[in-house]
Amino acid sequence: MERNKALQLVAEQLTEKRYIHTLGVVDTAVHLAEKYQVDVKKAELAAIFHDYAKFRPLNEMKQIIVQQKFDEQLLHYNPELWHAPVGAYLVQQEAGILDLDILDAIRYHTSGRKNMTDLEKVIYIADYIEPGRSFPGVEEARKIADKDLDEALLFSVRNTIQFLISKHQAVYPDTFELYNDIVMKKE
Ligand code: DGI
Ligand code: FE
Ligand code: FE
Ligand code: FE
Repeated sequence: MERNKALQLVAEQLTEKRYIHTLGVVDTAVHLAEKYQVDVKKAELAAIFHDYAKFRPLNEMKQIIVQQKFDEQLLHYNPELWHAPVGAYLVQQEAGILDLDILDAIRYHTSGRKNMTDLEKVIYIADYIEPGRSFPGVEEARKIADKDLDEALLFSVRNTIQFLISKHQAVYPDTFELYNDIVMKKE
């Protein structure tokens, strides 16, 4: 799908603020894809659509998770996790994106998972460090992303887990598995 058509479809789904975030993710993802030899067109489309389902009603997302037999454990964790797998589904249904690499990059952009592809890593990190983000550690994450994709991934997932724990929140198993996967591959 052509970039402008995709952006138009996504603009209809998002608030202005979230659309500006998306443009930041697109820029960052294209930049990272060029740097780390990832398919730039796939990175661009995955970034454009990554938050497609962000504003769907919780009931609709819940229904899709059950009907499509996505991991029902998701329902016990933070609903912030739901828009990623539901987004992959809706982008396929409503925007006709069929490329599995792109759909997986959308599906895992929030939780992460073990054995992520480079495209998945690029989207996960771009979402974390796009220019509109401002949180403690984001500057360091940007510096690391400029040098090493896996180190940037480790930094982001470690920070996210620490953030969730500091808020006394549950951590979805895929997120822990991503963390363990990178740490153990480093050894
Ligand atoms: O949709 P965005 O705001 O752009 O970013 P995102 O899709 O990465 O969502 C991140 C939010 O999800 C962040 O506020 C933390 C929250 N969250 C809740 N539970 C978990 C989680 N993130 C991860 N990785 N793992 C969790 O278990
Ligand atoms: Fe998201
Ligand atoms: Fe994220
Ligand atoms: Fe996002």
